[in-house]
Amino acid sequence: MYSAGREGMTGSERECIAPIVSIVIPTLNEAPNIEPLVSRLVTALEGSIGGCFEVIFVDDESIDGTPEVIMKLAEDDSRLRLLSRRGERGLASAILRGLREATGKYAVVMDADLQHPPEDVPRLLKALEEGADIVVASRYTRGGGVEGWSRVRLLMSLGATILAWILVPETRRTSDPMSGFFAINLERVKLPQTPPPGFKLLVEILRLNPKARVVDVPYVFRRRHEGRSKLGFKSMIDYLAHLAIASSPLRFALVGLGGTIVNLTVFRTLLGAGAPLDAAILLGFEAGLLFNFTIHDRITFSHRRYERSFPARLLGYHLSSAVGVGVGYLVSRSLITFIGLHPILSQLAGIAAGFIANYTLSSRKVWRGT
Ligand SMILES: Nc1nc2c(ncn2[C@@H]2O[C@H](COP(=O)(O)OP(=O)(O)OP(=O)(O)O)[C@@H](O)[C@H]2O)c(=O)[nH]1
Ligand SMILES: [Mg+2]
Repeated sequence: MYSAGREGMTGSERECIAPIVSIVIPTLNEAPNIEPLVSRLVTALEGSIGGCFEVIFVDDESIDGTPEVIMKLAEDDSRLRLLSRRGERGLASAILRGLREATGKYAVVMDADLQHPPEDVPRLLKALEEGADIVVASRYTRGGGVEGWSRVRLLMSLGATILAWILVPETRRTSDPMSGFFAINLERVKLPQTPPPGFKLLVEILRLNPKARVVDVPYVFRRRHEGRSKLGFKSMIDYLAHLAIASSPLRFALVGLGGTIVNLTVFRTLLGAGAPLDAAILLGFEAGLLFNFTIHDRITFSHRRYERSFPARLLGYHLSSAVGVGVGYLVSRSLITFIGLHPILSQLAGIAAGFIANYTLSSRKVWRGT
């Protein structure tokens, strides 16, 4: 199934020129898990793709002997590699480092504590072979699940997932954007320049690759084999910070507030200078729009390579804003006229609807890109 360009590429490491697959595993004090992990992983890979793979462990100064266990195993198996980072911490940045060092065409990211069953790796690779760019091992798709979680942990995970879907729309292509178990085609997927805060690299990868083909593969998240969890309160704060920074809709809304201030300032200044009322109103709007446009073009969507030219984006943003106002008007007017809702509430609903329309058009049409 996985040809490496020459005949008979099955079985042992000696037959492999360059790895097809790089498995990236971050470790922090996981010593008792390494041996069973490597043994199960090697069996699963040799039984499916043959011997042509590498396993890259990225360790952040574990003090329980993890690096020593890895080095010992690597003496007998040259496909195992250890990257020891000094003075650096963080799950997402450790994974990113491993992905940068990967020499395979495909990379699989998984935890060291056997919560991500090595036996599921071949199914992820199969989906990549079939044309997917990003394969997410999902707990929340049919056939997936979690083992031994309390209701509170399940609710927190689902809440965090829904928040990702709301704030970072690019994550809606998978049922489990919080997954730490995923595979990517390194030739087709863009990696972040700098790691996001915290531990969810997949969210960042999905955001940076809006056109990538994403496929979910179900799996059951197992109980931790040995050792202790590193997931703590700080990880949650980091996650929220990451979503807030990465959220294009949130940036879009904040810039919109800035544009409103610009609009009002120009409007007042022109009125104060004796300009005609109509001119002050229209120029106020135009100034606000130009302010928004500039920031959206330079910052809000700057992680994309735009498909449209500058004049097309400028005109497009004027149109999408006009559509936003039209939708807002229709919603507000309908709520007042047909439902008799309080005018302020109706107007607020209109603002929300107009925002959604304007954001959707801006994101999908005006600043469309890869
Ligand atoms: N290199 C590195 N690895 C880390 C760091 N934090 C966590 N890890 C590893 O990342 C993986 C996931 O961490 P876990 O603590 O298992 O997080 P979790 O699976 O969400 O939480 P549990 O279900 O409680 O285990 C494990 O292999 C850890 O050893 C870090 O700062 N640096
Ligand atoms: Mg774990």
